[in-house]
Amino acid sequence: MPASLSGKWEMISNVNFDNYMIALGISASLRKIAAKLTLKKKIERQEDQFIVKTTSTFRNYTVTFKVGQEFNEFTKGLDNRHLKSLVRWEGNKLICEQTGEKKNRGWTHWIEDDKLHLELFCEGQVCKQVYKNVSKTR
Ligand code: VLZ
Repeated sequence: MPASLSGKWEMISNVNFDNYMIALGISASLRKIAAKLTLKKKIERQEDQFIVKTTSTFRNYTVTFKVGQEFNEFTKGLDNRHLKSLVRWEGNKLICEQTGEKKNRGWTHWIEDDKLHLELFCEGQVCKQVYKNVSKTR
């Protein structure tokens, strides 16, 4: 069993985010704001469903899906595009392919050294983010 992605996470590094946003066609003014954000993720699993919430002081984005089941995704508040998305496991990596106007678009999540890793792909750009666990245990 791969280490669980579930929990609360806070971004500690973010490499090539600007080029990823450029590939998505995000405006310079929005990119300037987005670049300063400390993104947080809350990942929940309810039966066969995943809920991934990305939050910040500027924009929030939630996606809900079942592994292996294609779904319609609307990237509201991000680049506002309609996608056909499909998430699958490949070993310990949770991989999403996002089909639409932009080629080679998607993301991959995995756990490594107790950190949540994320690669965001679009049109040949790869943004690499790492998150530390901030789940409260008591
Ligand atoms: O995450 O696709 O965890 O949806 C950027 C928000 C986060 C910043 C993008 C504001 C979400 C941008 C990344 C202003 C235009 C993403 C997936 C993987 C789940």
